[in-house]
Amino acid sequence: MKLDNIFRYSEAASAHAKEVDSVGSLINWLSVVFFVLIIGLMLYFMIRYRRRSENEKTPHISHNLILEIAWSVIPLAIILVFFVRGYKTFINVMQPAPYAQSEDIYVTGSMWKWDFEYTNGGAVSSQDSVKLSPLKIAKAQRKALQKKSTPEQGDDQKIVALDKRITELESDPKFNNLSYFSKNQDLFSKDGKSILSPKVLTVPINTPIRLVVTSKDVLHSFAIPAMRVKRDAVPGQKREFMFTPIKEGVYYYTCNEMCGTDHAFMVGWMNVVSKEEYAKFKESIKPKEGGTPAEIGERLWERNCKSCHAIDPKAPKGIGPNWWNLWGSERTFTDGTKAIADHQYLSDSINDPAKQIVPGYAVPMPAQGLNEVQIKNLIEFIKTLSDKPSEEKSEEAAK
Ligand code: HEC
Ligand SMILES: [Cu+2]
Repeated sequence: MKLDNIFRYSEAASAHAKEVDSVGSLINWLSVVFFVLIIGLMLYFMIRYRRRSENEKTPHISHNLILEIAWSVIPLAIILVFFVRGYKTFINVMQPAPYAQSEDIYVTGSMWKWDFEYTNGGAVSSQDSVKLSPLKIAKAQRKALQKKSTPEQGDDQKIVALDKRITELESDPKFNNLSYFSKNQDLFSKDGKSILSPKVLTVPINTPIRLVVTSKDVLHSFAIPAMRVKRDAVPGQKREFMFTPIKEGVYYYTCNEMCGTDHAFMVGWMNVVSKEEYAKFKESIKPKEGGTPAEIGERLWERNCKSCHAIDPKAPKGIGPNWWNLWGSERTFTDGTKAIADHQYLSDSINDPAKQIVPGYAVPMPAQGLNEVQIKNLIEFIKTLSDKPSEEKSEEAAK
């Protein structure tokens, strides 16, 4: 048995997972050492220096300089080791891969589900990958009604109706044994291998996956334990983080922030599949009409932005900056601050252009007041305006 298995880490399925685990093990093992040392010494001293008779006097000791220095310096050194190891790992994990090489997925939390949107406009939801047990749901609803601080008219009848349903479901062994979570994994996996499904969050193996996480209502937190990633979903913010899956399989994700009654149901499954299978999956979820987000974004640009923003690298300087090679580049603003042109920056500069102003333009940009979907489509369009070929494109070109 490997010693680290004592700590029962979940399966390590991303490129950085082993590194995270090794920091975890370092801290865990040191905790074990100190636990044994401190408790051991305490027990030993209790027996060795116990009071032996009624008139035994305790010697008066005021301090011991060497001991005091030792117990300050040694823990400090240990904590510095934690810091250096942790910091190195953190930087490694947070280091984004170049935009052109990553597969971007928009993750939106809301009470109580996760929605995932792909760059081609296809979408899946956590609710499709877990069939919640109707019995568990009925019980949760009943509990919520009972706990309501200001009961409303009709609540009593609802509780009676739910009670009836609960009794019915409980007498049916099919539902009584259905756990809302694990059973459903069978629907799209067999012997730990994933079955390709157009309804399950699916990512390609050995590819940097960039998740852009946000929330529609309260704080949520998106976590995939096997990938060793977790990021808070904050309304109004677009947080990016990455992982590279290195093992095909089926892994669960959860909400890691207590966000309300049905927080526990914000779970689902993610498939890691080969790149070929992923291409099939992405094709299968592609919207049939209306075009991809980038195409819709282009039409929006023609209507609303073209008069000020050129997209051709050779275009003369316009009223606003050229969008060619904007995506992922470093921007410097009139106040000297800098930012990378990522999802957060582009969203801000469209709806709140006064926040960060690119120098050298006479007219300020009017705030656009676009909705989230329009902004996403525009960003997907801006991503295509680049001479850094994405893997997908260069693969196509190679054919
Ligand atoms: C009236 C002209 C005008 C229109 C219309 C306009 N913009 Fe702008 N935009 C500007 C100017 C001027 C700037 C540079 C000053 C600044 O940063 O606010 C700018 C900056 C930007 C930036 C930051 C660019 C960079 O180089 O960092 C983005 C992104 C942007 N606009 C998006 C849009 C989108 C999307 C639309 C259409 C929905 C749009 N703009 C419509 C004038 C315009
Ligand atoms: Cu949540």
